[in-house]
Amino acid sequence: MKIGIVCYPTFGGSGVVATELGLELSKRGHEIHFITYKQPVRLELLSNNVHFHEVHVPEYPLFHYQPYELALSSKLVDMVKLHGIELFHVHYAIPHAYAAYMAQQMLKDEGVYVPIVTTLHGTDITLVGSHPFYKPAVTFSINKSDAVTSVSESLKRDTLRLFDIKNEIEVVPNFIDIEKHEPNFTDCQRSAMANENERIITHISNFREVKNIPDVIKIFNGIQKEVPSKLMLVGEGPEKEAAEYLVEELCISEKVVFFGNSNEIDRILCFSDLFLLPSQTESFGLAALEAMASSVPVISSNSGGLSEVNKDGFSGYLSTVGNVSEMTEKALQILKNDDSLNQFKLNAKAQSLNFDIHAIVPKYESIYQKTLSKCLVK
Ligand code: GMT
Repeated sequence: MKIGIVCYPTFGGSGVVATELGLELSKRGHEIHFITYKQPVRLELLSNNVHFHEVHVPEYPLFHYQPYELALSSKLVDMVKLHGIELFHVHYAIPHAYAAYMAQQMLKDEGVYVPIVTTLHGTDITLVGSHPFYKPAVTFSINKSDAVTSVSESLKRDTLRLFDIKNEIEVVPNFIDIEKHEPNFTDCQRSAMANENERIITHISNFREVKNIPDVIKIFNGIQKEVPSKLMLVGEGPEKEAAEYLVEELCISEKVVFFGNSNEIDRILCFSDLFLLPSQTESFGLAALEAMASSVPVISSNSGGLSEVNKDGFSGYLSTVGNVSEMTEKALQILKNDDSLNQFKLNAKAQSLNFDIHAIVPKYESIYQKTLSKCLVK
């Protein structure tokens, strides 16, 4: 199949999922065209089967806001004409599903029907999409998609609760390429980050309010009072500065490393003992899954789809949002001795195997096939 993938090219989970999906589909013989405003961060290798088409939005002084949707829908039309793309798979409803629908209508006018598969990722539904300013357009684009998927049962429930949806929503969980997370480091240089007697606690995110960064720091503060440890904070975002102030206020600056965005997530996870994800809301928690695939247990909140990913008492623990003292206590239970930590590490890895890329990607392929045959009649 010739598939056009539309996504955000940044470090966010939806872009990562879209990129990994495209790469795996290309290995399975499909021709993949990534269409977005920048080369996706995890798209390093371009091959015969993988193409990247950049959407340019020319600046024009009349526009207070540059019309990205318009440029994207025009680009989609051109790419179908040039490359014979048969199906659009758009990740994150806003504005991708909307732009794809416009492209579909323009193409339909010329006698070509390109079906749209829309994957809902989380904030496009729970935070941004349900805002009254966007809601009618998001509802419309979901209902006009030829197939809709969501990354967790919890997100499907939220979508049905928040929007008037007429379409079927199929849950296809996010996935992980287990092989990429096999330890291939002879030495991940743990000693450069911490002393041998210290535990390494890690958090990776886009540092938005929803990630509850102050709780990450407070939980770590409680841990380090009992167990010698270091905190690795990976990512960039609007809450980072406040986080730096809080670390200073708690006098733990020497124990906290701010990495910024990193392409060395595998190495960081390789030397981590525990992952913290106390988010206010999380449709899935891809970062937690990546941690587990690297044998790192997870202390998380129980919001959204996190309980579908992290198994309480097995791959880590879950607590209600904001319950810092319980999260600290559970973290200490995991870290209390080597036996307990090693058992949780084994369990985390075992739990991640349920999300193996080789089991999940065929679900998308079968959705594409079903959608294409259903749309032949349109
Ligand atoms: O977490 C973010 O803020 C980024 C966002 C995105 O769209 O990139 O992540 C969402 O999609 C991820 C991939 O499906 C999920 O793993 C995240 O849980 C989800 N984030 C939220 O729901 C807050």
